[in-house]
Amino acid sequence: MLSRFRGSMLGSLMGDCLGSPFEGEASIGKVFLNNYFSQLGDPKKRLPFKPYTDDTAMTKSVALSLTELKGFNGQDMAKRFTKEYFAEPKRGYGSAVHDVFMGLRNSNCEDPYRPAQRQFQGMGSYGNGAAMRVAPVALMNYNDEARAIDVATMQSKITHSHKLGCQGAVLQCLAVRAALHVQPNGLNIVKFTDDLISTMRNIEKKDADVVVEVEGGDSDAPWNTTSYARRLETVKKFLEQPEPPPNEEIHGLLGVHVSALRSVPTAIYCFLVSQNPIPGIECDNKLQRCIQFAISLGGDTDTIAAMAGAISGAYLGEDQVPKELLRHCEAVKDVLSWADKLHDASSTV
Ligand code: 8NA
Ligand code: MG
Ligand code: MG
Ligand code: MG
Repeated sequence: MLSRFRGSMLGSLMGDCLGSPFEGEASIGKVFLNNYFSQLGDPKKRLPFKPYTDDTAMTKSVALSLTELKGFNGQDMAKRFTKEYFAEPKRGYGSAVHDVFMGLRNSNCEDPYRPAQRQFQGMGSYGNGAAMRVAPVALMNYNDEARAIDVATMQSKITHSHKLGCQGAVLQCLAVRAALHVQPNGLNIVKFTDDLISTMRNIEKKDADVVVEVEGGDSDAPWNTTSYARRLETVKKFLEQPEPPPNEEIHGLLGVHVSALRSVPTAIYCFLVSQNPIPGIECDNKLQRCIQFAISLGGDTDTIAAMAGAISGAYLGEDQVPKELLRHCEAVKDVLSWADKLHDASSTV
């Protein structure tokens, strides 16, 4: 299990650091990325160091709050997010989340959920910022699905109170947890997807009374649906095809957006599709293939690669994390120490 904890945290870091130079680009050519990754892997090449962004900065606060307090405490986590943000505000945070940290600082986190509820005229944020940092919740609660869902939701509400922001965090948490539990080399892609679909369906039934508003998303058409379960059905259809569909189709039906709805199912697809060779991606290592494919889609590259990397690393373990790529990433030792703390703490909860 320790190797998988470390793999998950390193996979997330690597997706963030290697994906962030491409954030916001429309699509990144697969040939270009093959060259880019082969240069990163060349020990003779000296290349600029890749700093981590908000994805890892916030993951740190989640990991350290959970481990140091031996469980979830909303006020402590909110204080850590706020402290981290004001210490290094230029880590590429989402544009609206600054207001949450201002509100938290001004109120000394008295009610850690209040500032987030005020976002977007009281609707709350549906950005992927709560999903991108949730992996430690899955590691800490790998023995207890109900608790994992609960903590994934509560940690989301500190910054992202919109139902789709919370559900996206829950789905990403469930995916990392599920990956931890698959036997080495035992992944059954259909079962993995079906289990997530069925759990999300139950969660969506329970949350059905909360009406959501989201740009361009209220019909039952697959490209508009606000149901994560239905988006995972699209993931399943894509996986039945002999090779990934063109980027435009992935963009249209799954998305590469900063919203959780249009990025978490995409990250899960990246993890699953990278279990087999992908035309145009020259790479035998599954974790690297996963991150390379996620980046090739464009859009919110760092976050989708970080989420896909967290799932992939949880399945493959530390041994499968390419060391020659890690040497370009910031804070590897710190990230490993968070994984070790989560491992120690998870056996005591
Ligand atoms: P957020 O809460 O600011 O949400 C991200 C964006 O989603 C917002 O800025 C809005 O455009 C949109 N949004 C969210 N909720 C609503 C709503 N209810 N109504 C209308 N629009 C809404 O920030 P976050 O923490 O979720 O963001 C995570 C992303 O931000 C990650 O990709 C991360 O890497 C970072 N990011 C940074 C940059 C940058 O310019 N540095 C660019 C993209 C993403
Ligand atoms: Mg980022
Ligand atoms: Mg709300
Ligand atoms: Mg991002």
